[in-house]
Amino acid sequence: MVADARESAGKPVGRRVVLGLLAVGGLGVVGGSRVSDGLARLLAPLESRDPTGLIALFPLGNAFRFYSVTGSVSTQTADSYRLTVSGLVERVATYRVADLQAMPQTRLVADFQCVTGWRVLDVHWAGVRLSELLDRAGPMAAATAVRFYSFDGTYTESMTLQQARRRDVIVALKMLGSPVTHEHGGPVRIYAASMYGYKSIKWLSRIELTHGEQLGYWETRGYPHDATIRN
Ligand SMILES: Nc1nc2c(c(=O)[nH]1)N[C@H]1C(S)=C(S)[C@@H](COP(=O)(O)O)O[C@H]1N2
Ligand SMILES: [Mo]
Repeated sequence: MVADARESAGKPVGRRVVLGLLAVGGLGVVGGSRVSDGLARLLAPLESRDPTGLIALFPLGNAFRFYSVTGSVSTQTADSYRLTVSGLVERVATYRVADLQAMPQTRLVADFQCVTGWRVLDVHWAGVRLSELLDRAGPMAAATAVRFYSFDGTYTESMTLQQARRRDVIVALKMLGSPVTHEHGGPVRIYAASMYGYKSIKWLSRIELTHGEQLGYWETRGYPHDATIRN
């Protein structure tokens, strides 16, 4: 749970607010998971600013936490959003949400697992295979890795080109059966099913083909670079 606090560092939320929410949390348990889901959504903007990590202790059950390493993230709509694929590629490309929606959609039902211990079972995801975008870009011979950037301006991640080509790595447009919400990194985030959650970068803005891997945000803070889940 201490690690939870680290993952959700941001601008402070008052202690009274947090304690008040924990009191409401008792009701969430009684009400069951539907209520918890609603509460989780309600807490999203607060949790991402909660340096105490107390909101992460909230009894949410089989539900997502909301993480952001920055205090606030600009909201991008389907119209304003752009995704750039660049770096060591034959063809630099920029995609709008509609462009991505027009491409073949891959559906996955898989667990989401944060390295700090919480997991959500059987999450429905949909989007474009990352390998599809890589094929269109045409990686140059020197390209060995893929680096991801977020429009939160801070978070980055990377994986080897080989990992990025796995069939279970998608540029997700849908999560939990609906378009990816802002809190969950919408309109477009990565979902890497076989890796811990920190590889699934939210608010995806750029995919860059590189020679060699760069350490991601949490990796420069001690997380293992290979996030493959082995269990
Ligand atoms: N841009 C950005 N992406 C991110 C993070 C973040 O703080 N910022 N946190 C990561 C971590 S550690 C996890 S577990 C998941 C959490 O996804 P969620 O907020 O949708 O639950 O997002 C990952 N992607
Ligand atoms: Mo995480």
